[in-house]
Amino acid sequence: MGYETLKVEISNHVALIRLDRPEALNALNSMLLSELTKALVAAQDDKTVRCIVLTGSEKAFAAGADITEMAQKSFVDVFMGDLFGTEVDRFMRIRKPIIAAVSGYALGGGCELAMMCDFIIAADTAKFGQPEINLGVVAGMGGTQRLTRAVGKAKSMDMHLTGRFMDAAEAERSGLVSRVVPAKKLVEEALAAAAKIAEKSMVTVTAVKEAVNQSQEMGLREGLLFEKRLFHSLFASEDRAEGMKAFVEKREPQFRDK
Ligand code: CO8
Repeated sequence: MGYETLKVEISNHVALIRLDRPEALNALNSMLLSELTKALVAAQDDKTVRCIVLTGSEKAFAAGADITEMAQKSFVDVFMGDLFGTEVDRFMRIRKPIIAAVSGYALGGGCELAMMCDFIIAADTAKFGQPEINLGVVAGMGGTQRLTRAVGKAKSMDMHLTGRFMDAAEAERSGLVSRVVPAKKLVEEALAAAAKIAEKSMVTVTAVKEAVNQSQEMGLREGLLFEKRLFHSLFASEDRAEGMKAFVEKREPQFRDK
């Protein structure tokens, strides 16, 4: 499928989705978010795809929601149209793992989009921020909630109230990103991580994604029970039997997603 604001390449069981609105530093307008969710649903439905990498350009992952488009809208427009509600819901329903590979600016909705992914690999040039306060709004795609869970209340308040940017080193120190790599190697490293995930059983990968995501929603007692029951239920999978048998036989497992 052709897209106007994205480039999608699929190889070695990984879908690489590149945001492609260079003229606006990949600002998220309605078309881009609609195309992005279509590309993600297509990757979810494509049986050859086992992991997804979402990236932008060297200068910007995404510099936020498109301010030019938003500037025209009234309260009734955004409230009754539930601005970006459908796109965010569709994004969050993707069950395959999504890695954000962030180079340059990830601001406002761009930072929120990166945080909607399962983990973030950052280039050493990455800059994260929630500068919505400078526009007279607050974050609207999860920033006040996800950034706070990722980096804690003090740093999240600082970011949202001052609108300052966080560099890659601070983002790694704070737990916002899982690793920092040289900018030139960003996509290569993200694809390598995705290839590693693609080798695993999709049954187990899907269970891991569900369990870790539940930790963001549930209290500890319910989360621990959820995890334990998932662990128990995986004993019904053939891949569990194969994984343990392969270990005992000192060989690589042959997973069949069953
Ligand atoms: N929207 C629209 N256009 C943008 C955006 C944006 N967010 N960011 C950059 N652009 C455009 C610029 O207007 C410029 O266009 P042109 O060349 O036609 O003038 C082009 O991209 C290049 O940008 P700059 O010339 O500004 O590049 P600089 O290198 O000087 O600066 C910055 C880069 C610092 C990233 C700067 O562009 C900037 O501050 N951008 C805005 C960042 C921002 O405020 N982001 C938050 C937006 S609000 C938001 O994301 C809310 C999300 C919640 C939505 C929830 C819905 C429920």
